[in-house]
Amino acid sequence: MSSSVIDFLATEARFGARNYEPIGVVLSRGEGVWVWDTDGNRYLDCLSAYSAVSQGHCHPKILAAMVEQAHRLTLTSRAFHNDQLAPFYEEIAALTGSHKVLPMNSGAEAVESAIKSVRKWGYEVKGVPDGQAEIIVCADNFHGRTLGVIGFSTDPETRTHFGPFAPGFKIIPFGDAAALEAAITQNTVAFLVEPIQGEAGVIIPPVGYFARVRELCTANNVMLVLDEIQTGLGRTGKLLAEQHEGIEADVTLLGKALSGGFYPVSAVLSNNEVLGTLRPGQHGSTFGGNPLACAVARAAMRVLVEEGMIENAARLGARLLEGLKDIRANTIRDVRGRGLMLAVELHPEAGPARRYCEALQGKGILAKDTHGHTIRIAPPLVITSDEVDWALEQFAATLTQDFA
Ligand code: IF1
Repeated sequence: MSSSVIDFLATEARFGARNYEPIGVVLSRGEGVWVWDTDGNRYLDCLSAYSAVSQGHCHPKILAAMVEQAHRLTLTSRAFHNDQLAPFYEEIAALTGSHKVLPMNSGAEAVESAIKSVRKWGYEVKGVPDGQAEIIVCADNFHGRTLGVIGFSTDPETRTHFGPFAPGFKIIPFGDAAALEAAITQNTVAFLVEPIQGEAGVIIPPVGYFARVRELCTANNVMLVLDEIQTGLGRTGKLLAEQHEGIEADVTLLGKALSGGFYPVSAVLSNNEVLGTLRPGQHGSTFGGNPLACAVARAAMRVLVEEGMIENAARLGARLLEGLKDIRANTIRDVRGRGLMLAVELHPEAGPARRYCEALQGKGILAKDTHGHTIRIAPPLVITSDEVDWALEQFAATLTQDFA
C-alpha cells in the first residue's frame, strides 16, 4: 500500500465516523465499467455504487447535461416553478407508465415519502381509522437507513440501539404469498417489498409469487409498493424488475441510477391516485425536484434507453450468470441473478466472502460482500462481452482458492 494511500486512510480514520469498513483501495477516476486508484491500478467495478452507476462511471452525456444546467440554474426551491421539472415529470411518467410523480433525493426519502402517502391514502380514501394504518413488509428487507425505515428492518446491525421506532408495520417472510394473505387486515394500506432482495443477497422469489401478491393486493384494496431503487432502471435486464413478473405496482420507487451516479435523485411513481392525496404544504424537501437533479435524471434516463443498456444487461447478465454457474469450485454454495444483478453465495466453511473480495481486488475486480458469505456482482450495464469473459476468468481463479 503506497504512502499516499496510507495517508488517505489515516486522515479518514482520524476525522471520519467509522460507519463503513471499505476495501483497502482509494479510487480517483472512473470511466465506463473501469475505475482507477491513486496508484494508477485499474479495476472493473462490479458494485456500480450499489447500482447507482448503471450507466457507467462519468457518462459523458449525463456529465454534459449536468454542466450545462449547472451553468444556468441549480436550485430554486419548489416555492417557484423551474423549466426542468415538467419535462422530467413527462419523461419519467412516459418511461414507466406512471400517472403521478413525487421527486425526492435519496432512496430512503422516497421510501419514507411512499409510506406517508399510502398512509394518507388509507385514511382519506380507503377509510382506515386515523392512526391505525398497517403496512406489511418482508423479513430481510432493505429500504434505507432513516429511522422510520430501520424500524421495520430485521437486521440487528441496521436497527440495534437506534430505537424507539414507529409502529404500524407487520413483517412476513419474503416469497410466501400465503403469509401475505394471512397478514392483511381491514387496516392494511400497503405491502412494501423489493422485487428482488438486494442487500439480503440477491434473493429471487419463487415463480408466480408476485402474480399472487398482485391478486391479493387488488382483492383487498392494498397498495403494492415496489422498491425498485436497486432493481429498477435496467439492472435486472428489464426497465423495471416487476416486468419479469408480468405485474404492475401501484407505487414504484426509483433512485440510484435515476441520476447515473451524478447526483442524489429519487422518485415516487404512482399508477393511481395515491399521490393525489398530497396537498400543498403537506410534504416536500429543499432539493426535491430541483432543476439540476431533473436535468441530470432526464439525461440518465435518455442514455439508458438510447444506448440499449437494458437489453445489454439482459444479454450479458445471462452470459455472466452462465459463466459463474460453470465455475467448478467447492467454495460455491449457490449462484443466482437476474440481468446484471447477481450474487455468488459461498459455503460458510469457505471463509468470509470479504477475503475473496480482497483477492478479487488483486486481480483487478472490485466487488462487495454481503451478510458474510455472499459476493454481490453488479457491474455497470454498459459492460461488453469481452469484459464479462475477462471478469469470469478472475472470478474462476479466485473462487477455486480456499480462504478458510
Ligand atoms: C448503505 C444495498 C444496502 C436500497 C433499496 C432503498 C435504499 C437502498 C432496495 C435506500 C440503498 C444502499 C445503501 C448503502 C448500501 C446500499 C445497500 F442494498 F444496495 F446493498 F445498504 F443494503 N431501497 N442501498 O438498496 O437508498 O437512501 O441509500 O439512496 O446504506 O450502506 P439511499
